[in-house]
Amino acid sequence: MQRRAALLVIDVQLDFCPGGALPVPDGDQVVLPLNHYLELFTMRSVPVFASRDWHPEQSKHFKAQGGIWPPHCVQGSPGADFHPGLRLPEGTIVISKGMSSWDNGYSAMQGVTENGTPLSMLLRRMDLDRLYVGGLATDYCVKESVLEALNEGFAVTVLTDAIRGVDVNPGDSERALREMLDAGAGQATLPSVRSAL
Ligand code: VGL
Repeated sequence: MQRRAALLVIDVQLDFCPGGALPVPDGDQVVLPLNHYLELFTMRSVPVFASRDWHPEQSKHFKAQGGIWPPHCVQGSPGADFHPGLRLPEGTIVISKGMSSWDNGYSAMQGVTENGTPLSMLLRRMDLDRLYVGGLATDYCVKESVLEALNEGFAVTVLTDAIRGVDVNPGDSERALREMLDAGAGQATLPSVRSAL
């Protein structure tokens, strides 16, 4: 049976871009390829979801409270904004995650709409069962979202030209991609997606 696709853009927020609070090396380099995907998918009426890290000021995710990260993507702060170059189409459904003080919020599947509906539930309700995934960061939120989506039975394609990783340890992103592929994800770049759609 033909699967119904959605595009999931993960955490392309200023704090994850150069100059931000938790910059992913070359994080802003995902904007251009993602804009191509956004245009392509929108032309084919594929629904777009954009997740964002949306933390409270006090979070166990942050160093001061025992976590491993500097404060970033605090709700309503400028660093939590999507990169201004990212051309999210009208109708993009924003998914917020990491909103409670005890929640790392790595997986977008556990993020919620403004009405509080979890992404995984919404996808099922909309009869969407194939996800194309790009964004930040390969070795954290992209990886966790992809693995959880696969676990929940979604077909997942990682857009390898539209992801970048933190690489706290050298090679983390490469290992993360390998883990996603081993778990059953596919991988694609713009030319192959363009001809497959
Ligand atoms: C992320 C590190 C810390 C991500 C979020 O969006 O991948 N990475 N918090």
